[in-house]
Amino acid sequence: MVLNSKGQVTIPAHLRAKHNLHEGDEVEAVEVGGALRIVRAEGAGTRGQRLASAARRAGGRAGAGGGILRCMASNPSARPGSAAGAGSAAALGRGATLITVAPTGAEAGKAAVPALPASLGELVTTAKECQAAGAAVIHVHIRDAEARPTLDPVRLRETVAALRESTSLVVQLSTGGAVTDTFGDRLAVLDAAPDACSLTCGTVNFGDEVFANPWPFIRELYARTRELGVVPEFELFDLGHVATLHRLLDEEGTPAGGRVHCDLVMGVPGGMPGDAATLVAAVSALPAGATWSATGIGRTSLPVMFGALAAGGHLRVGMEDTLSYARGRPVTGNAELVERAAELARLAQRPPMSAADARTFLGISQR
Ligand code: KMH
Ligand code: ZN
Repeated sequence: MVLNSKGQVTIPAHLRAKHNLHEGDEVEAVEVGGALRIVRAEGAGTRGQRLASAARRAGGRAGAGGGILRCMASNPSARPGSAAGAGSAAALGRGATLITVAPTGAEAGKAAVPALPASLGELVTTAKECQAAGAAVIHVHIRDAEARPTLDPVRLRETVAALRESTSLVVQLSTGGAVTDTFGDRLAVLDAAPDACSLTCGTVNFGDEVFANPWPFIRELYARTRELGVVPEFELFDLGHVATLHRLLDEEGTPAGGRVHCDLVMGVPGGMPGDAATLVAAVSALPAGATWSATGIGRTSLPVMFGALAAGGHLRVGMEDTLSYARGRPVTGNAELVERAAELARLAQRPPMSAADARTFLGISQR
């Protein structure tokens, strides 16, 4: 592209086609986070335009995620009739595998599972090992001095700081906590200023317990992620949660960072089963252009991992979800689960994504 004497450029035909730009459409050049971007001029009317406008606002708040055309490319629900997958973020997702490690969770007991990282020191050690093995995101639950699950705000802040100090992983705090945590404590997790957070899109039976996520809570949590620029990952335990995700995006607008990334949590007793047919059904129901990872709990870990790689998705592994490496063989640490996921990703010709690329992919500012 050459700038002419009037400061004009030609947008190449393939990019116009990809971004659904036609003769007569109004575009403008804007500065977003120090970069010059060409965006569609705002106009009243279509749902696509409204979502696009929300995307640009969210992108501006979150920093690196911005760029209206990129937002629209990664969420073609804002661009009806177009195919998913334009822009560098989508290309990253096709060529590499995002691996998230969920090392601790809120359910397993330290006494029963001594390898579970419970102290901050153990968590940081695990995080470093897992990043070296191929993880790019860490999904964090913390424990107190007695290794019980906690959402203590001071500990949460210390944890975010320590993980940032020792790794370049994307730090995603759990807002799910334990089934006993209050909604207030779960909302306050965002005050620890993580890069990202989990956001579960509905209530689900959780073994003998109930993991409660009523609509008003989901909506409030989502509003706070947008206010604070914390990028949510939508946790989907059941197909009904996918419907709620559609409602959330339709009614409340685009997430901080401008992208919609989901995690299918499969095989929880009470949630959707962890098998290939259910995975395909769930993926086909996602908002157009959404990206996704999948997690299989317990013995569904491997079928879900193979299914996710086959379907072009991304992976979450870790001792939050799986405590057996194979039948009769307990997990010795999170790193071996990440190593196995990374090996499978390489076999699938989509090697592990770096943490820096994961930030671009998820719409999170580089550190
Ligand atoms: N511990 C579960 C009750 C999340 O982290 O957002 C909820 C959970 C989901 O693990
Ligand atoms: Zn969790």
